[in-house]
Amino acid sequence: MINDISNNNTYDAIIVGAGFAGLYQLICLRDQLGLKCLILETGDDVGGTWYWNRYPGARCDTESHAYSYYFSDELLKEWSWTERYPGHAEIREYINFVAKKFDLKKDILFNNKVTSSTFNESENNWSLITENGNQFKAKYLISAVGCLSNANIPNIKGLNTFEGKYYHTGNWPKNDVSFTNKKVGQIGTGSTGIQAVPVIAANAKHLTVFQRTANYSVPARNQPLNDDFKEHVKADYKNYREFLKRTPNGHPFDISERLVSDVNEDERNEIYEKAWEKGGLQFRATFQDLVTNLDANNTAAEFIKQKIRKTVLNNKFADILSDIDHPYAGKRPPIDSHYFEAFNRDNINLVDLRADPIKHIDEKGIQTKQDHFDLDIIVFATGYDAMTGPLLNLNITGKDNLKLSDYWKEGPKTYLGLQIAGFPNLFTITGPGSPSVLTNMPMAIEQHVEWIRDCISHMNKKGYSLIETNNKVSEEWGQEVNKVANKTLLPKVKHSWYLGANIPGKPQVFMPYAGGLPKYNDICNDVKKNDYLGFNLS
Ligand code: N01
Repeated sequence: MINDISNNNTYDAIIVGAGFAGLYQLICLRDQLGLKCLILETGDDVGGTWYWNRYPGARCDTESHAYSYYFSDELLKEWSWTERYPGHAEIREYINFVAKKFDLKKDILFNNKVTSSTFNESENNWSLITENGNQFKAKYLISAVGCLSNANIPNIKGLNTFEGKYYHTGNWPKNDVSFTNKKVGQIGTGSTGIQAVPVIAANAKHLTVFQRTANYSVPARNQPLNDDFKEHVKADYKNYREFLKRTPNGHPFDISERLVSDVNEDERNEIYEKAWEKGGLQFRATFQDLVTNLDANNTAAEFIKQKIRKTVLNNKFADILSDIDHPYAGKRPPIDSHYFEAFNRDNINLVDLRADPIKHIDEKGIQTKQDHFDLDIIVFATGYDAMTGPLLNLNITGKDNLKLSDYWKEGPKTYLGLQIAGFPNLFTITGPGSPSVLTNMPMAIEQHVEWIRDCISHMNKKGYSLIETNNKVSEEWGQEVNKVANKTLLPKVKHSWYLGANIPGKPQVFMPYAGGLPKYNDICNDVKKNDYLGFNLS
């Protein structure tokens, strides 16, 4: 049943998604600009990515003191993380803490998945319909749907005949899944799969890992944080804020300025060894040219492959796991807690899908070309229709009945990842064409949310009611995104979700902006200073 639109359902701004981005946007627009706002959210609580990602081992790979909102001094002083990397449950606690502190839940409508978003040209506003038939109108539509929220279960013949249970990691049930005495198969060895394997293997009767592409991983070296460190973060948060905003990827470490060729082999290996022992994403920051120069990259790649061969005692597994076909950090580099060590257990098997591809799934399990694997549970750690998928799911129709799915037929086109030509008053937080997934997300989110707040505030002050970008600047921005990406090794990697190449039939366009957050922030600030150059305000 479609409910009537009443005045009560009309807002200045509707924000879609109650994760980090949506909550901060609500604070900015409601509490700072005094607008009437609503968040529509599919789930029944706040959390966004972390509401859905509860799979075994789910943990952020940004260090906790950086994976935080930095807009509120009070919040930074009040909250303490317990581990070097926050686990999924603790992140939900944090987001709930924020929601409570700023009294956000009263303006969030949970269990309301947006199924249609249409711009009304006669009224200059957006109409939204949710799955359960509620209708809303808003002057501004702000998508805070995240980049990795559209779980992808590959279309494998026979899945519907499987008599066991299957789950996608990005849509994990709230009630823990029990692996006790179960034979489990896991497809996928990206960042998620690499986190899940050791935990599932430790709990299941048996685990079979189905690997299509071997992957690098560096130890995370997660550990509880001691009181000294917690106090240090609270005392030093102003310096951390300044630091995180000036590093290209918003992480709490510098990227070295030295090149691989600046040091000899022994020095280089010593640097890698230290970074390996320290653990975490900073391994890729050991040299400046790791993601731009293939020869430099090969040295890091070979170092990690040797670590894999040393760690994994079964020679066949070691060969399969170290046979990596792309540069290190060419895909999003995972970090792990005892991933390679898990292959030394006696209840684990590894299937190389390049040599023995999946033919189909049947009632009892997975049939590959050469073998059959009896399973009780299949875990799909198979990633996402990233960046564009969550936006296309909103079924957006703009001016002149233009559908976003048609406008983006050849791949996403945006201006700065913030707006789309033909879709006035729609803002896309961390949209394609912005640094987003190449950074520590809360940093990219804060930058976008504050820019959108300032833009709307400017419009209100000047009496404008409509903002729209155009095709010309969007094309030019797309060229800039490509130019910057092409200076790195990233666009050359097969199957990369940065390119959309993991989804059959998806147009292949390098989606995030690889020029770094500070440079991108300068560009956005220049646009703002120049009277929102590239946008038409009326
Ligand atoms: O997804 P992925 P993910 N048959 O797309 C395989 C973030 N993240 O969920 O490489 C067989 O990286 C696929 O194989 P291939 C992070 O940004 C963050 O792991 O395409 N296999 C690959 O092995 C990350 O990058 C945290 O050949 C199939 C895997 O599935 C992003 O999320 C933690 C297949 C998918 O890997 C996505 O990571 C976890 C098929 N048909 C994730 N289809 C943090 O800590 C796909 N695969 C913040």
